[in-house]
Amino acid sequence: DGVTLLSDYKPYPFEIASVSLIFRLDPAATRVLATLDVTPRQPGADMVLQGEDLTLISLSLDGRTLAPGDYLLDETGLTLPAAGLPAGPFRLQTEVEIAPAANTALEGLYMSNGMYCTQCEAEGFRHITFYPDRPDVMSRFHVRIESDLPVLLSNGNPVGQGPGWAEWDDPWPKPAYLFALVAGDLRATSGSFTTRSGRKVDLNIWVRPGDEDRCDFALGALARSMTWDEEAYGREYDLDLFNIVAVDDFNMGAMENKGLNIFNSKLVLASPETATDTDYERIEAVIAHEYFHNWTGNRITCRDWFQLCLKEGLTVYRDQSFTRDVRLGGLKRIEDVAALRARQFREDAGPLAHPPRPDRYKEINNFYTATVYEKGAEVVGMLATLLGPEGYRAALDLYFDRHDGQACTIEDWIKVFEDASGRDLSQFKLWYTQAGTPKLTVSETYAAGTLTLDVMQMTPPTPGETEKPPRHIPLAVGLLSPNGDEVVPTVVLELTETRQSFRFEGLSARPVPSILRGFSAPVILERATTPAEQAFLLAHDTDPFNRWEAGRTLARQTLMAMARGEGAQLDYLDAVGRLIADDEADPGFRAACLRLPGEDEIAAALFARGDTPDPEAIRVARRKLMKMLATRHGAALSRVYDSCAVAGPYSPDAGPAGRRALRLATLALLTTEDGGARAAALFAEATNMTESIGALNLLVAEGKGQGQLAGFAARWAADPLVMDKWRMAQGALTPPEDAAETVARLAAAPEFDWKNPNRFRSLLGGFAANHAGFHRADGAGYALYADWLLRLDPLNPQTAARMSTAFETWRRYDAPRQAHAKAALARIAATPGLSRDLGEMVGRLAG
Ligand code: HT7
Ligand code: ZN
Repeated sequence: DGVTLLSDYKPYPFEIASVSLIFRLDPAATRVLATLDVTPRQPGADMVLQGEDLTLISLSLDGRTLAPGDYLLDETGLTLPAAGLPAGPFRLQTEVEIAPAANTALEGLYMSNGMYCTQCEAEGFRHITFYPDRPDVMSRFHVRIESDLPVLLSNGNPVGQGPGWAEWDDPWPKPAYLFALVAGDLRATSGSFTTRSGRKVDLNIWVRPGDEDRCDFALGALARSMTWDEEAYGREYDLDLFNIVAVDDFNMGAMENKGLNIFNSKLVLASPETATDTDYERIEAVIAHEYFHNWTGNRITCRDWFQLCLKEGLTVYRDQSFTRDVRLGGLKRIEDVAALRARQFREDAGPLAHPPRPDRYKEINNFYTATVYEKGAEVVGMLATLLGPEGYRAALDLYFDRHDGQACTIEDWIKVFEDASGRDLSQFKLWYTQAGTPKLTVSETYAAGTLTLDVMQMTPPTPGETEKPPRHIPLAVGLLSPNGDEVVPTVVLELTETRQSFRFEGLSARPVPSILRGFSAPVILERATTPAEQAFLLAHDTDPFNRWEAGRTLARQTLMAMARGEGAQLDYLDAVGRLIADDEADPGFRAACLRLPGEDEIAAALFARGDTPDPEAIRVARRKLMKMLATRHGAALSRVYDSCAVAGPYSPDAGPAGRRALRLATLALLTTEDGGARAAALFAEATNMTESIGALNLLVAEGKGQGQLAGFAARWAADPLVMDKWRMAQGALTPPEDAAETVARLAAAPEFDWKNPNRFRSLLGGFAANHAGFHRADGAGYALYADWLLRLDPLNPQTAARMSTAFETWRRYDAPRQAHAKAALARIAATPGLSRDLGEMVGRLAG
C-alpha cells in the first residue's frame, strides 16, 4: 500500500566511498554521468538504486557495459541482482538524461528564471541519477559541471575551472540529500570570516543581477551565526568557502546543502523599502538555521527520514536560542510559543497529529511539519531545562564527539543525554514517539504558610494512538507575594505521574503562583483563576512569558465569552489600559500584549471546551473588542502612537522594530474608530515596508484602501516579492463576504504566476488564514481552495500537499460547513491522477 515503516529499516548492504558526477547542462536534455566506487558489505545482496523520471543511456560495471538482461529497471529505479555483482570492490558507471526545464515539481535539478538549481531533500537526488537515495549512505562527492553559464557551483571547494566547465570536491562524506548544483548568471555579495582556530572562510551570497543591493543583511546574519555557533556550541565551520544562492522558485524556505545553501529569495533579499521588520528577523533566523545545520544535520545526519526531528528539532532549537541571544530573549520566546500554538497545537488536535518521530509514512515530504520542527525544538528545550545549561552543553559536546560523521537515530540522541547526566530518560522518550498535547490541570490550596499544588496530566487520544501514559514534564514555577514581589524564584518541578502534589512551605501570606514559566513544556495548562489574578500577573510577573500569557488568557476568555454573546471583561479592559500607559515596559513586549488572539485561536479554544465555533460571531466579537479598547483608551493609544514614531535612518534592530510594532499595534485599535484616517496618513508618509504594508493591511481589513492598493501595485508591479505582500493582504484580510471573490479575481489575473510557490502561497495561503472568509457558511471558500489545489497538484505536488493543511480543522465547525468541507476533500480525492503527496494528505484529512 506504499507505506514505509520505521520497523522495516535495514542498513544499506554496500559502501560507496566516493562518487563522481559529470553534468552536461541543457534545459531539455541534461546528461548526468555518475561513477560510484562500491564495496559490498553483505554477501548475496542485490544492489538497489533509486531513480525516477530518468532516461538511462548506458550502464557499466568495472568498464563492462551491462545489457538490459543484467539488471531490472522500473519506475522506481534500478536493481542489480547479487548474482551479477563482484564479491569485492567495483566501479559502477551510469549515464542518464533529464530535462530540468520540464521539472515543475522543483525536486531534483530544475530551472528557475534561467538558472539551474537543485533541491534534493528529502528524495530529490533520485530525479538526478540512479543512487541509493537514503541518508545513511554517506560518500565523498566530486562534481564537474559543463555549461556556458558564467557561474557554476557545487558543494565543497572549487578544484578547477575553465571556459565552460568547473570542478568541485567536497572532502566531507555526505548523504545525497545534501548534494547541490547551481549554474547561472549570478552576482555575488562577498565577505569573509575567520574562525576561532584561524581558518579564513570566504562568504558569498549569489543573486540575480540587480538584486545585489539587498544582500548585506543576510551576509551580516551569516557572520553573526558563525560567531554564535563557536561561542554557544564550540562549533566551527569546516570548509574554506560558504556559498548561499537565492532562487525565486523554491518549495520551502531554504536548504542546508553542504557549503552551498540554497535559499528562497524571500529569505535572503532585504532592503528597508521592500522588507518588513518581521522579514528581517526571519531572514536572520533562517540564515542561522541553515548554517547551524552544518553540524546538526550535515556532520551528524539522520539514519532514515523517521529521524528527521533529530536534525530539525535540534536545529530549530538552536536558531531560536540564537535569536533570543541576539535580539530580545523574552519577546522571542513569546513569538515562538504563539507560533507553536497556532501551527503545532492545531496539528496535534486534528487528523494530522503524529509524533515528532513518526513510525510510518507514504510520502516523507508530508512530514516536514510543525510537529517535527517546532515541537521537536520544544523537546530539545525540555532536555536543556532538565539538565541545566552546563549539563546540556556537556551532552551536546558528547553528541558531537561520539557521532561526528555518522547517520544517527533518536535513540542515539537520548543515550547521549543519559550518559552525560546519569539520568534515565526512557519515560522522557515518549515525547518523541507519541503524538498529542498533554493537558495539565493545576489546583492549589493554601494553609498555615504552605501552598500545595496538585497537578494532574492527561493526553487526549490522537489518530491511531489511544493509550497515553504519563509523560516526564518539566514544570517551571515561581511564587509572587500579593504585593508583586517574587517570594519563590523559578524552580523546575518534574512531573512523571498522572497525579502529583508539590508543597512550598514557610510562606508568610498566600502567594500568587506563576506556573509554566517560560512555557517550560509544550502542554495546555488548565487552572481555575480569576480575571483579577490574571490581571495581577500581567502587571507583576517577573517572567516575561507568563506576563504575556496572563494577558493572552484574559483576552481569549473575554473573546470566547463575547463570541457566545456575553459582555466584555472589565478586568481585561482595565489591564490593557495599564499596559498601554506602562512606558517602562519594552515596546515590543507591549505590542505583543496588545495584539488580540487571532480568530483561529478563538475557534480552537471554543471547540476545546465543547462549543461549535461560529466564524462570523468570532470575527464580530474580535472587532467589537478592538473598538471597545479604542473607545476606552483612545487618548492613551493616540499618545503612544504619536510617541513611537521612529526617526532617522531605518534599522531592523530589535529596539526600533519594537517601537514600530507598538505603533502598529496601537494603530490597529485606533483604526477601528477613526475611519482609517491615521492608517491612510501613515501609508502616505511611510518610508519603510513595515509601516507601508502595516498601514495597508489595516485599511484592507476595514474593507477600505482601494486607492492605496492601486498605488501600491503601481509602485511595486516589477517586484514579485513585494507584490506577494499585496496579494497576501487581500487574501488574508478582505472582509469575509468578499474574500473568496477577491481571491478568485486576483488568481485569475494574467500577471498572477501561480506556478511559483511564493506567489501561490501568498494569495491562497493568505486566504486560508482569512478565518471567516475561508470557513464561509456557503462553502465558497472551501470550493475555491480545492479548485486551486487541484490545479497546482499535477505541477507541484509537494506544495499542493502542504497547502492542503488548511483543511485540518473542518471538524470544529457546524454540520453544513462540515458537509461543504467534506465535499471539497472528496472531490480532490476522486480526481484521477492525484499525486501521492496530496492523496496521502486528503486521505488523512478526511479519515
Ligand atoms: N532541511 C530543509 C528542508 C527542505 C525541504 C524538504 C523537502 C522538500 C523541500 C525542502 N526544502 C528544504 C530545510 C530546513 O529545514 O532547513
Ligand atoms: Zn532545518
